[in-house]
Amino acid sequence: MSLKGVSWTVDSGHMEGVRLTSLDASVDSTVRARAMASLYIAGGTIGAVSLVLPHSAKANDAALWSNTALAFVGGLLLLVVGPRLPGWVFHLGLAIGAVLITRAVLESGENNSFYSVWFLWIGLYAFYFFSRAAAAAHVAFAAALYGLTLIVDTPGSPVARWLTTVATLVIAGMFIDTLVRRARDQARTAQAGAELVATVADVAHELARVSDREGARTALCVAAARLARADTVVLWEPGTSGAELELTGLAGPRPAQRALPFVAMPGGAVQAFTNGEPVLGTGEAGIPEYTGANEPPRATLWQPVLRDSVPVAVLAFYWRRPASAHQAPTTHSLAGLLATEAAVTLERVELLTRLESIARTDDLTGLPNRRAWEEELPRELMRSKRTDQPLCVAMIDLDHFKQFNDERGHQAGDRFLKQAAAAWGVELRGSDFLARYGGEEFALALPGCTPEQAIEVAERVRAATPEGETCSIGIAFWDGGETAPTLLGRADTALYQAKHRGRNLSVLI
Ligand code: GH3
Ligand code: MG
Ligand code: MG
Repeated sequence: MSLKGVSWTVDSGHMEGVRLTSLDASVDSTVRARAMASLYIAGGTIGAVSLVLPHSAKANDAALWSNTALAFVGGLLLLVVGPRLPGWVFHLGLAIGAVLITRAVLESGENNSFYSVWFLWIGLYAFYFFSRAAAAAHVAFAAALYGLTLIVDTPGSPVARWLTTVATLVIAGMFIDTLVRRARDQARTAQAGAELVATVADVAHELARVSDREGARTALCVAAARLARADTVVLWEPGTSGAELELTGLAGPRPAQRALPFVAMPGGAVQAFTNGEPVLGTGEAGIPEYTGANEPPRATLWQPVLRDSVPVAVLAFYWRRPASAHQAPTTHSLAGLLATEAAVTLERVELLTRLESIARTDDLTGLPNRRAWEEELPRELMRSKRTDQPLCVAMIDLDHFKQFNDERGHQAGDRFLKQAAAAWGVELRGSDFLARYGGEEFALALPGCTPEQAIEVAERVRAATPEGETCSIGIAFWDGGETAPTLLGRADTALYQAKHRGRNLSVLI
């Protein structure tokens, strides 16, 4: 992961345009150039001031002034063109700096010239901006030059002085190095965290958009695999039998088993589901879902999905390589987060499905309602066209039902409607579609029925009407081209004819 002037944009809006400035100063050319320019100009200024102030008579003022001028020129050049210069120029610049310091010390005419303090700057700059190896090389070069100044003109103990100064330089450099590395690590962790939060937000956003049961489960697993960098993620949910966990969502290659019986295969998934605690698998053995597989995963994490503290599913992560990724604390908190997201998504999708079913069902009879019928009929027409099968549609209307209500009461009427719907259903095939169209009118689609067969069915339905009551039925045979409303309109016309002809009969048009 590079920190080079990192900038990224997050879809979710609230973090748009987040920009991180690099702490890895070795690649930030402006900071690198300004820092060196500042050192050059500071050195030049201090040098000039020291020459104006009283100083050693033995000093070679001309050489020192030229040194100062060189430092200023170098500093100004770096300020102007520095950001555009390649990296090696800064290595050269630092080496030239060391030479200028050495010259200043030598020309100062003083033993123990205070100019030698500047060698420290070499170490600080090198350890901050360069790699450890390059910094060590710069420090060695500076130490050699400093040694040279001592050999040329230092009474007393030059070795001790050299050692002390160079050790100070190295230690200061090491401090800088540690600080810089720590700051970089923290920046990296912060960036990874920010990226993770952004991705989790994205995932939550995506998941909120899926409304079908299967799609939501797949989307969940895909998101989990992406975030946890797992090879396979499976959602295990208790099957209808209650005796096993079934694979209901998948991302990545499918495991060998699709069902995990609670008793026969008590592995990590079953354990996580039973105890409601995450289970970590690190070996190849003991992963029942991969029994008989050629390449079982080498690392696994089974994360229970809890709803009101009760496990409702297990989100299982499988890694092919025993990567350290799955042991990282972030992966664990991520898995927990994903499991929470899974619980919300599953509940939402379940509610939506239930709502949808309620919206398409008639309360009283339990049959599909008019809305469902209007959705279904065009589908029946398309299916009929595709399979080249005949299709008939019938409208059923109870005879004199107002009278029934008047005589026996509305509640008895309701009960009768329920009874009639159930009795008629018995006469139909699974592929037939009976709906309550409204009031005491019902609509019936008969796919695969010729007009003759449709009349047969209608007669059976009529005969099945309970409690000696009767109904009239109008039937229309689809001509293969007319729209659903036209077809239904014709069935209604047939029904009107049946009523007109005296009721309790079926009419086909
Ligand atoms: P026809 O033979 O001409 O169809 O006569 P009908 O009395 O069945 O038809 P009409 O349209 O005059 O009356 C329909 C009656 O169906 C009126 C209403 O009381 C009754 N009905 C409609 N929906 C319900 C219901 O949900 N429950 C009950 N109990 N009765 C209903
Ligand atoms: Mg009626
Ligand atoms: Mg009616």
